Amino acid sequence: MAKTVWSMCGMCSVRCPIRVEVEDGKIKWIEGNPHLLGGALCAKGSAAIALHKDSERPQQPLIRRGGRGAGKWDPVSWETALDYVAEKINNIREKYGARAMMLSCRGGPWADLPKAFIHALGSPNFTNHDSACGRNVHHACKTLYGVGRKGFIYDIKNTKHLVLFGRNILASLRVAEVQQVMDMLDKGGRLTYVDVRQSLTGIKSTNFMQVRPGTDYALALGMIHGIIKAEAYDKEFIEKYTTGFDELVSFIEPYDVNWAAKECGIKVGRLKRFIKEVTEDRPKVVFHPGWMLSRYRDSFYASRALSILNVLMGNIEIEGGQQFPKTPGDCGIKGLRTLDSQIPKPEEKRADGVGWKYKHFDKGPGLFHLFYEAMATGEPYPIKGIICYRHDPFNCFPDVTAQKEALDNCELIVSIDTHYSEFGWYSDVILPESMFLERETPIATQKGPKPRFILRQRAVEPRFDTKPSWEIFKRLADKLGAGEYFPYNTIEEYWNWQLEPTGYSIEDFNEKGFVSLTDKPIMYDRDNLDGKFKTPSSKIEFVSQVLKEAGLPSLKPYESPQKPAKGKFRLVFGRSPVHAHGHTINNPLLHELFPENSLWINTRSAAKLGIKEGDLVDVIAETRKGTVKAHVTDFIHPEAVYTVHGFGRQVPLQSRAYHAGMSDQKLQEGLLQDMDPAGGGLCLCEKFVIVRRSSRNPKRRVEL
Ligand SMILES: Nc1nc2c(c(=O)[nH]1)N[C@H]1C(S)=C(S)[C@@H](COP(=O)(O)OP(=O)(O)OC[C@H]3O[C@@H](n4cnc5c(=O)[nH]c(N)nc54)[C@H](O)[C@@H]3O)O[C@H]1N2
Ligand SMILES: Nc1nc2c(c(=O)[nH]1)N[C@H]1C(S)=C(S)[C@@H](COP(=O)(O)OP(=O)(O)OC[C@H]3O[C@@H](n4cnc5c(=O)[nH]c(N)nc54)[C@H](O)[C@@H]3O)O[C@H]1N2
Ligand code: SF4
Ligand SMILES: [Mo]
Repeated sequence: MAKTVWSMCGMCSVRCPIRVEVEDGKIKWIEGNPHLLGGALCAKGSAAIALHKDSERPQQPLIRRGGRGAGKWDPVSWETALDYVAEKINNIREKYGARAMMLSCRGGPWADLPKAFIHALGSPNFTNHDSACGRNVHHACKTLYGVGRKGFIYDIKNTKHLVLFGRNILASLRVAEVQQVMDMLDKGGRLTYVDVRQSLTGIKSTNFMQVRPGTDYALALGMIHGIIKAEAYDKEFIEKYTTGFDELVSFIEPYDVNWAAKECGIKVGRLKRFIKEVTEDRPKVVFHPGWMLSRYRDSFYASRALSILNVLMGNIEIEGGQQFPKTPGDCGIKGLRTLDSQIPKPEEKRADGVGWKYKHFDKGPGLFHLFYEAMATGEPYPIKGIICYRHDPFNCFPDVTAQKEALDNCELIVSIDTHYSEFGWYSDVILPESMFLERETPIATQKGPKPRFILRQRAVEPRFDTKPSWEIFKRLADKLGAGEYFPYNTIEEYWNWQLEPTGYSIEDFNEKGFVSLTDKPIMYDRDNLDGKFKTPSSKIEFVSQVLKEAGLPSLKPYESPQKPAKGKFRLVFGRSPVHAHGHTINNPLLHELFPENSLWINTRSAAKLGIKEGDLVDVIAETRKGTVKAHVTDFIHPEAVYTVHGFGRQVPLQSRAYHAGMSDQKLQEGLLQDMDPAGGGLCLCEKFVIVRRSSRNPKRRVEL
């Protein structure tokens, strides 16, 4: 008889709750948890079985034999691999101190375990991918509200108007969010979408604005101007909860809607209509901050402007607006016990300078790319060992050549991954984690209007000699004399230890796969939000004290983005609904659906270059080149070319992904340290490329 195993999808970082049907040790069916997602799952989630069955993944621990990146590996036992890593870490600790070790992980609900591991070694150097993802948005929120990007959730389902700037919500997706958007549209809600090209979300929108690349800040300023002039903002809310409104009003003066429309290349009537709609729909209007607002030199300020728009709407802590995520504490329940909170905080300063050199950045995960500087220069002190857990910096950060040069100063590079990542292929040791259906993970808290505890259970046994991360970190910690900080031997012991303060037990998860901590959504009293904004003034700060102390403006005058030189295009990127970054490209099913990326180019620009649909084109940065098929379309701004991120992979053991399509991050030459000084995000869209017809044989797959 088939049995139900409650779990969480691991095909992307959203981690949707799922139900897995298992019979005779085999997976029969996967669906979204019916209690939370009504059974819905995306294409990637459904392709998890294909990953389980795929043999093109590391099947046992591997230690590098040849030069880094040469692809020669010795398969070894776990004992040998862990001894090898422990010995190297001990050598590094003896020679350079514990602080010379760093660890990066993808973040998310299970970051406690790897964070505890690096802290238990005595190093403060925990980091993640986010300087290539949401850091600008996070810091923009923080300097305004005192809480970061995750400090709010968005009640999309009940909103009247959802506004998205480059947030391709129906393609770069989270299942629950897609459901909310569709429900909102069904109820007659409006969707405004801003992009440099048409997209899945754009075609569902009620108002699509195609802007000149990099002008979102101008559009947001024009919106702020229009809304303030129309007095379509929540005066009472602003009076009660904000500081610096007068400065905002005088700052915004030059940026009227006519100026904004011209700067963005849109019709002024569109913008005026938008302001009229917002006036009607307020306060149930959500300006979704997304993660990236794409990646331009002023994306921090553009993100901040979007958050300012939310404040003007007065949409905080209302139905159909943005709400504070509620915690177990709000339900009168103690939170899960965490490993990291039991470990003495390492006293050393971080090697990325965050918290002491860069005081305006959030210390949490710091900024990964700044560790490369420490590796390359030895300043403020050398980094000699790196562990990447569920993170592929070569797929994540620009300019892989520059990354390799920095890494060559390291004495130990470890990848803990379910796949051969690009970074893993260059590392010294690959410790293969069991794919998510073959392992358990610690219990996680999902905050929200109805917070819950949720867990991932093992559905089937690992096909290969792989291990779950809770075991990998525990065994490694034991070998390094830090086992006391990981007080468990089995996952059940770990779960029980986490749950102890909460009063719940593992059996409570049997019925639905999660434990809901409240029956009804919790809302705070909107008239008494004092203490909720964690800024120095405890108010929402249009003019931020933190930025002021860092010598940075809060309301930055607009500068028009650079136009591409003749014959060049701005290289922009995005995602496909059927892939998650680079790690699904080799999945047999998903590869079938979307085998390679292409280069979107505007019809008129293509005609001038003699490029037709399907032609192979060379995309050329300074010294690097990619070759890919052209997609000739009217639906992209002529200044930009666009490609789907994650392709152009170079691991020969991934036969389907190997050299299929083109890698955008390899073309982002020279951008590894091109950081927004206020937001910490990397300016990934500040790259101009030449495009020309390629003379290459389309049938041959070749290296960049
Ligand atoms: N040029 C360019 N650069 C970008 C982007 C872009 O669009 N263009 N996007 C940026 C964004 S938004 C982000 S978030 C980052 C993403 O960058 P990453 O976080 O590096 O990307 P992912 O592909 O999500 O995952 C990284 C690794 O996790 C591994 N992995 C997946 N599942 C598991 C698991 O269960 N266990 C373990 N141990 N490993 C697992 C994958 O095999 C992969 O090697 O890249 C950023 N960089
Ligand atoms: N299927 C799938 N879903 C995912 C992921 C995935 O890998 N696959 N990854 C997840 C992650 S880590 C993240 S961060 C999110 C990212 O989710 P989104 O923020 O929605 O990111 P992208 O798909 O990268 O879309 C970026 C869009 O910005 C547009 N753009 C480029 N320049 C400009 C500009 O100047 N102005 C405007 N307005 N738009 C511009 C691009 O054309 C593109 O459509 O998606 C998450 N969801
Ligand atoms: S969005 Fe899709 S791939 Fe990501 S966790 Fe949910 S079902 Fe899995
Ligand atoms: Mo991301």
